Amino acid sequence: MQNIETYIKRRLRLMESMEPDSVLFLFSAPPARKSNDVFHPFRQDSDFFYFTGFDEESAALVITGESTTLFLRDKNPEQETWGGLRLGVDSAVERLGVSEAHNIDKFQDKVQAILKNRKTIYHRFGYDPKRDALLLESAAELLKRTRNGEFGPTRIIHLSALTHEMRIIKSAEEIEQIRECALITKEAHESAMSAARAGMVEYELEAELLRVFKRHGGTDAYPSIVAAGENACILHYIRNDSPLRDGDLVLIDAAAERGLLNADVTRTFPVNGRFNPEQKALYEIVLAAQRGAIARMTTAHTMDDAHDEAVRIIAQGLIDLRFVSGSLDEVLENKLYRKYFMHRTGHWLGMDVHDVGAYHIGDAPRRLVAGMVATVEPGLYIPVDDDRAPPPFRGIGIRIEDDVLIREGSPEVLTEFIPKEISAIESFMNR
Ligand SMILES: [Mn+2]
Repeated sequence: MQNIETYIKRRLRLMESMEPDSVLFLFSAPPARKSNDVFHPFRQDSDFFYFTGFDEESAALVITGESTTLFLRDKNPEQETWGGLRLGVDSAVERLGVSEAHNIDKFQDKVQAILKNRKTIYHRFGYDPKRDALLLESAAELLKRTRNGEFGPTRIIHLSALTHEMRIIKSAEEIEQIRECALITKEAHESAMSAARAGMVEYELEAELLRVFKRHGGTDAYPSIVAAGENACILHYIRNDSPLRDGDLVLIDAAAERGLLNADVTRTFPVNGRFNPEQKALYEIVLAAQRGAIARMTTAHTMDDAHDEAVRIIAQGLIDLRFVSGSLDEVLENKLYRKYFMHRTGHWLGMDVHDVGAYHIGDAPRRLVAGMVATVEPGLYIPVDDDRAPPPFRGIGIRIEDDVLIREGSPEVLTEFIPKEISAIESFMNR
C-alpha cells in the first residue's frame, strides 16, 4: 500500500470526472476457489485497490459527488481466529481516508437508498452476476416509484471509461514498484539460467523462479511458462513437466508481482549454455525485431508502429532464411510471417499483467505518452512439422520480452539488465 494521500487523491480525481447526480460502485475481488473448501491466495481487484489501498475481501466502495463510503467486514474475534485480522468498520475512516464506513452486511439493504434520485450508475458490469442483478433490480424498483416524486438511475456507464484512463499513466511511485519487480525478476531469470542442466525437468526451473519471487515478498505475476525444446512453440504452455535436453533451448516467460504491480519478462536460452548455429540465426532475428520495436516506443509512435516494425524485421528474416517466398511487401501483405509469428508485439503493463486502457482512440491507434509502461515481446516459433524450414530449425521457439517505460525522448527498458544478447547469455551461463 502506498501513502493514504495517494488513494484520497485518486478518489478525488474520480469524483471530478463523474457526471452530476451519479454514483460509482467498486467491489473487492471475489475469492477464487481452488477445490472444495480450499481457495487460491486472495488477490485484490486492481481497480478496487487502486482507489482504496484496501486488500480485504467482501468490501464495496461507493462514491458520489459528495462522499466516499466503504462497506467492509467488521471486526469479529472468532472469525478472525480462522481467517486473519480485519481492519474493521471503526478504523476504516481514519486508516483509509474515506468519509464513511459501514458493515458490508448492510450493503444490500442500503443499495436502494444509495441509488435514490441518482441519474447515472458507474459500475464494471459483467464480472459478478449477483452484483449486476442487485444494482439493476434496485434501480428498476426506484423507477416504479416516480409517481411519489422519487426517481432512480436510468443509465449505467462501464467503469473502465474513467478508471482505466487513469491507470494507463503510471505515477512515479508505481514506476518505482515496477522497477523493484524488475529487479526480483532479473534475479529469478538469472537463477533459472544458472540452475539449468540437461536431465532436469521444467518444473525444477519453475521452482527456482518461485523461490526467488517468494524470497522477496512477491509471487509469480502469472503462472510461469518454462518451455523446453518444441514446447516453446505452445504460446501458453504451463504444464512445465518435460525434461530439459542437451542441445535444446528453454523459453522462460515469468516475472514477479509485488504490491499489486507486475513485471513481465521472457528470455530464451540454451540448456547447455551454448546456442547452435540455427538457434543463433533465429535468435538474432527476434532480437533485431525487439530492438527495432523498442526504438519505436516513443511519444512520436503508437503500439501498432512498434508491432509493424517487429513484423517487418521478422518477415525479412524469414525471407532471408527462405522459410517464406516473395518480396517483403508480398510477405507483409499476405501475412505469410504469421505461421511463425502469430501474436501481437506488446501490451500495457501495470497492476494487471495485461493492463487496462484503450489501444485505440476512435479508429486510430493511440499515440504513446510519457508514463505509460508496456511490454515488447516479438517471437519466432517454427512448428515441429514445418515443411519449409530445414529440420534443424524445426521445433525451435524463441521469444524475447522486456518492459518499457515511455518517456519524452528515448524509452527506458526497465528489464534490460537481464541477460539478452547471445554473448551476454553465453558468458553468464559459462562464467
Ligand atoms: Mn507479456
